[in-house]
Amino acid sequence: MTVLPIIVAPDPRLKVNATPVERVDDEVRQLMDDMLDSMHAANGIGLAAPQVGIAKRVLVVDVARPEEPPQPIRMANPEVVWESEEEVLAEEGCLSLPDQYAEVVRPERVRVRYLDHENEIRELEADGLLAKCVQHEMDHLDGVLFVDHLSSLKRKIILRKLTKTKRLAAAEA
Ligand code: K1U
Ligand code: ZN
Repeated sequence: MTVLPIIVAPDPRLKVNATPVERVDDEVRQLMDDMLDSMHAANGIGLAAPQVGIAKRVLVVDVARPEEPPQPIRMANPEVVWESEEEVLAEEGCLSLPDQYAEVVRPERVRVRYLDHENEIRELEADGLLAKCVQHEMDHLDGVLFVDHLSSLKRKIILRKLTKTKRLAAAEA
């Protein structure tokens, strides 16, 4: 099991436009597995490669409840091929924005095309928490954080709090 450190905002590595993978080979498969270990260790439901400092279009999600068997999904080069006109407003968190939550509007349902861990093209139609999580993780691949969907005032307040927390942690270390 490999647990990778998760980058906390503000950090330029979270603002990159990540690069597609050429194919899902052993190296990408290992990254996906390490990301699942890191996500589960942090009690998250999703993780994108830029959050662990790797600027590749790779993400993992698992929205199974703790009492349910795990349902890990590994995606490379995901693309939204359809989204519903209906939108939902729901609260989001982010492992790169610890203890910060805000309501974000997103399409209620999406269909996503991606390469799975065996380099096969697959499509997933998602709604509810899974749709929200996949869209949130795909945003990370374009350097977009959930705070970028908020007003600039709300975004500044959250990022200022995180900067202060980082400064205090550095002073204590
Ligand atoms: O990208 C990430 O940092 C993971 C993030 C995913 C996410 C959570 C909520 C809405 C959209 C996307 C998290 O897992 S943060 C942890 C969290 O808020 C959560 C954990 C379990 C269930 C529900 C939320
Ligand atoms: Zn996130």
